[in-house]
Amino acid sequence: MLNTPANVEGVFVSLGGNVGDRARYLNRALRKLRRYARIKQRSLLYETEPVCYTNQGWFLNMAVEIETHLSPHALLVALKATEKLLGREQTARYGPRTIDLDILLYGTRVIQTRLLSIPHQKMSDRAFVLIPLAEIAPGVSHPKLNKTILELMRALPANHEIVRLYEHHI
Ligand code: PH2
Ligand code: MG
Ligand code: MG
Repeated sequence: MLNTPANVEGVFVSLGGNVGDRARYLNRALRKLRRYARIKQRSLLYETEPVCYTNQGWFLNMAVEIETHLSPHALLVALKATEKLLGREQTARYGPRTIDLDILLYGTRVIQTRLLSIPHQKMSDRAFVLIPLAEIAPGVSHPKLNKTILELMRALPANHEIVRLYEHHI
């Protein structure tokens, strides 16, 4: 395992949370992520209006590009373990959480299993995903939609959820 070359594909993960000290949870998540991935790029932090289940606090969201030896499924398991370590509890599907770590893209792979859907199923209509991602991967192509992240971001409806840059960087 250690001798296998790391992936050369662009692997992108989104991070978000809306419970407790949100910036601190993101920071802790990045530290844990470094145990199994190299962080190649990271976006700034964005404060975002909650979507789906709106009766909850605003999120802090960001996106990172990583390099890892882990397969998509192994990465999913590692991310879930990291969420658990950081105190995430199973609550409502779209409800409050200390940290949510989602695989957005794994190179050009398209994976659809009971546990995992890559590209992330809802990424193309979520400003809180596309805006941070466009900062680090504007020209990367969405392998199912064949549009770049920048194109997808520009196609978001104008009345979309509010996303604003968060000034306190980690
Ligand atoms: N995550 C959700 C549901 N709603 N809203 C924002 N703004 N940011 C998120 O990360 C988020 C959400 C489910 O994963
Ligand atoms: Mg999510
Ligand atoms: Mg998730």
